[in-house]
Amino acid sequence: MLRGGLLVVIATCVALAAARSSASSDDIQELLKNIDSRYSTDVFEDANLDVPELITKYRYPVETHTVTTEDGYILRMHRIPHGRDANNVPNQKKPVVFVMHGLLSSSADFVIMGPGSGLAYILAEEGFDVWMGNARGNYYSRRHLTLNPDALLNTAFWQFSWDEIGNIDVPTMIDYALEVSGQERLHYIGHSQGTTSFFVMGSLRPEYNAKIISMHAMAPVAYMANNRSLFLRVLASYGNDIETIARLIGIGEFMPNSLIFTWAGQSICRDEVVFQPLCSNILFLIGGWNEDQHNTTMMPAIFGHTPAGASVRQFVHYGQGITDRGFRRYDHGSRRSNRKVYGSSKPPNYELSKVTTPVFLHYSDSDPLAHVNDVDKLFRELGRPMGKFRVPQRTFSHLDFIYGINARDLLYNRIINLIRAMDANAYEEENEITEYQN
Ligand SMILES: *[C@@H]1O[C@H](CO)[C@@H](O)[C@H](O)[C@H]1NC(C)=O
Ligand SMILES: CC(=O)N[C@H]1CO[C@H](CO)[C@@H](O)[C@@H]1O
Repeated sequence: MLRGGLLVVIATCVALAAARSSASSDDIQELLKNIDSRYSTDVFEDANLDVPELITKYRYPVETHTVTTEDGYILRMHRIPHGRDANNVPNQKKPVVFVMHGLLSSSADFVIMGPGSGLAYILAEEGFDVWMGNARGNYYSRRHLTLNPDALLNTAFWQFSWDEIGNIDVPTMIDYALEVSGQERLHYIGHSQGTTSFFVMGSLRPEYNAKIISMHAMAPVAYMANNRSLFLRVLASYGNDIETIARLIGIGEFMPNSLIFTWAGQSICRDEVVFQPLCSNILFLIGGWNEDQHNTTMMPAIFGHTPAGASVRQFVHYGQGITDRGFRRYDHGSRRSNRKVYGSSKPPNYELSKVTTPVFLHYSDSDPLAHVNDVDKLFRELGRPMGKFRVPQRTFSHLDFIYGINARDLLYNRIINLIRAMDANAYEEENEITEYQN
């Protein structure tokens, strides 16, 4: 019996080997066509590749850049300088688009869904020089000149929220991208916390507004007075306790072990496993998803890259915004420590009127983290609000802005058109100024 089984195995191996050795150039062409396809060719492989490997796999050019902030964090950026099928001539100067991920995410967000749906690939094909940032503390930016993210009982590395990400990381990365690309200004696309950190930058470092031709906020988050997310409501209620307890026991990182998610993604979230709905529900709890836009087959790949790491304080800072219904700097807890940092017993508001970059908001009816009323309030207070666009699908939700099956048709194409229009305008303005100076 055993011997028979062995024989079958051997026979199969021989047959496979024969098939492999007889691969004709037709087969290779077929294989290449597969790799060119719109979708992931292997979700398990994609779960285990890092961003540069993933981009290389799909035959796009990729560069990794490292920049150190003034307070010692070492950040990694990923760049797709040109397209693969279109706009694929190297070393041409192109308009720069800087893309910034949300909470617990990374640059992987913009490539994970594959060439047909990943925002970074789409932008590269449309003729843009694409730069993807990574905030301090995530998988790609978990390094510091002197502080150790893994230090036991010492959370010094993790003493930051999205205040520091917007005040320091985003401007540092923008300056770097401008310098390397030789451009003076760029376009910015942010998702969720990637929009929050932009508004932080625009208000605390207003000189940066002039470096941005246009800003596109997908699922914009500033005010959270109308939160509908159960996850965030719980967080708001216990946020400050969570941070106190976490600090006491020496934890500064939120959900440190992403290996668990990678494992879960590949074992219980894959197709044909009865637990798959559970995984969808975890995504729903955190950010909302909807059946129309959710490709469950992709979950192993998503959980291979997300969560990518964040500090406890990033959550607590959002929790504070839910509780006090404002958009203000991180509350250090006591009057004394606030006075030491801000010179006032309460943390100051972010002044949205100082955000003078032309801003476009892209939002949806069913986003539990960016309620329509909060988006409206943000729009009214911005220094130069240009347009407010509701995604034309009622059920479109927070994570669909990056993982949604039809995100391109419902959202990205519009953003690209707006960027093109603003870019043309920017040069006109420049010409006018030149003429005026002459
Ligand atoms: C979902 O993802 C899989 C794997 O990438 C792909 O083959 C499939 O076409 C996708 N489905 C939709 C509806 O986009
Ligand atoms: C609209 C809504 O659900 N608002 C809630 C947001 O969270 C705070 C804090 O838990 C609640 O008090 C609000 O009712």
